[in-house]
Amino acid sequence: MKSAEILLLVLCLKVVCFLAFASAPSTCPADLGSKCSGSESDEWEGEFFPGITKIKYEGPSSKNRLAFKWYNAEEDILGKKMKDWLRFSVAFWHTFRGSGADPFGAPTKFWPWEDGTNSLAMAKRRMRANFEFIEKLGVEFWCFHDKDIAPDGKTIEETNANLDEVVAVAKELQGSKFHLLWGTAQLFLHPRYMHGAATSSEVGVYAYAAAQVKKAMEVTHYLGGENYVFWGGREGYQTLLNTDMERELNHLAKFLEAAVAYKKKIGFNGTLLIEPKPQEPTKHQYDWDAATTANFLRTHGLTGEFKINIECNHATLSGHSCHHELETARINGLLGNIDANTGDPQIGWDTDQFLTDIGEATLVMLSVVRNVWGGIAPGGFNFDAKLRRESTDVEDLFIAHIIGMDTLARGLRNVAKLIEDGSLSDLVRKRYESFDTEIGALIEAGKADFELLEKKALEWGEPKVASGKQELAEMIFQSAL
Ligand code: XLS
Ligand code: NI
Ligand code: NI
Repeated sequence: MKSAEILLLVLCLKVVCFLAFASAPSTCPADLGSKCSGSESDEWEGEFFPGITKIKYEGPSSKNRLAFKWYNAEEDILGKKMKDWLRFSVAFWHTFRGSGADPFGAPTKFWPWEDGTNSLAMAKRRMRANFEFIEKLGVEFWCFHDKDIAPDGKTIEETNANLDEVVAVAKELQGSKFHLLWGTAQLFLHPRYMHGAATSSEVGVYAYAAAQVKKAMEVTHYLGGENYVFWGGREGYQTLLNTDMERELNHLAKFLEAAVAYKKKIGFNGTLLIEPKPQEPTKHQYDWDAATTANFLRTHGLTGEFKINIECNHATLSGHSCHHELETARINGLLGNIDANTGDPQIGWDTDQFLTDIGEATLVMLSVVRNVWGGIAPGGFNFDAKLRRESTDVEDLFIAHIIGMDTLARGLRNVAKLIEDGSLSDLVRKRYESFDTEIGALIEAGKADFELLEKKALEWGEPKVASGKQELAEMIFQSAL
């Protein structure tokens, strides 16, 4: 194809993707047969996942693809049940709205319960599928964006009314058995947000975003949400030439202050979380990484009000490891939640894959176990992860979550082994032993001035410098995997 034709095709497909999320196409994909009615009814006969029963723990030797090999919810590890360390959550947007579309290709996933519309009836039916899914998977939590779960109306009032209808269904299905890990407002898809939401150059957009977040906080509160997330997908810039960065950052801070005030006003006790991401969709996003976010919160006096949601794939996009981002959040007392996913080492964008690397999961769990308050509750592990475009069977949804859960469960088991063995923490402790001295204590207490340190340097002469033992550390770490 000529490049102009390719461009046209890409644009068309982008429109298809956009429609799949944003409005209600009236036609059904050809292969949906009689199920594709676009009807007003949210009825669905029988189960959404027939033939799949509750996923059980069968142990490492099991060959059953629909069983856990490592995740045993009730098993005690390091003084806590596995399910309480991990607090797994299903991300509604990927699992129930992910279509498989990409910038070059149309949707590939046509789940049997979908009727090809974005109607209110479809939204309710989808919500029922969600709860059957999490029940069968043995997960207690879920997460959503406002726009994933309910269609937009013509006005803010109509949109809010749609949301209320679907939220009422969700509330009933949640009962006391399931919980909302977090809710969030989707402030990036609609063209009105092209310059950002809280950092838009348009005051009308700022106000519209505030109305949307206000409502999303209300429904999160109504559903007993344990956290509320801010991911600033378009809070950033494409060029500094047309951007007043200082003004935009101040607007963002004021927006977050208003969110804190509203949270208090409605009596919402959940944790507010900021999810850093360096870029994509914009060239530069203001919540670049954990350190940038911590600095922003501190500058604006917001540290007491927010924690950070670390997403592993965002960590690597910012040029860090997930472990680095988790440790940065942790040592700042800001580690609040994990969006559990991973990228592809050969691809430079947010591929949102399920984490299957055992070593990586062990590093993640090291930070979680070391977290000041022991774990990340009221946060959890939200599977902000999607099937590959080419994975199109309903059972793939289960398989993907099972391996994601098993991988983190293995990480937790490995951390327990490392802690029991003790040699890794011994190695680290020994490395800093020279500070476990009188002079070290003075330095750490801020009582060693340069005159004193010079006196010591003259007295000691050339210091002996010990080996860093990196390979030994790696050997010990690997022995636990
Ligand atoms: C996108 C983000 C998004 C947030 C919620 O990259 O990960 O999915 O988690 O808005
Ligand atoms: Ni995320
Ligand atoms: Ni992401």
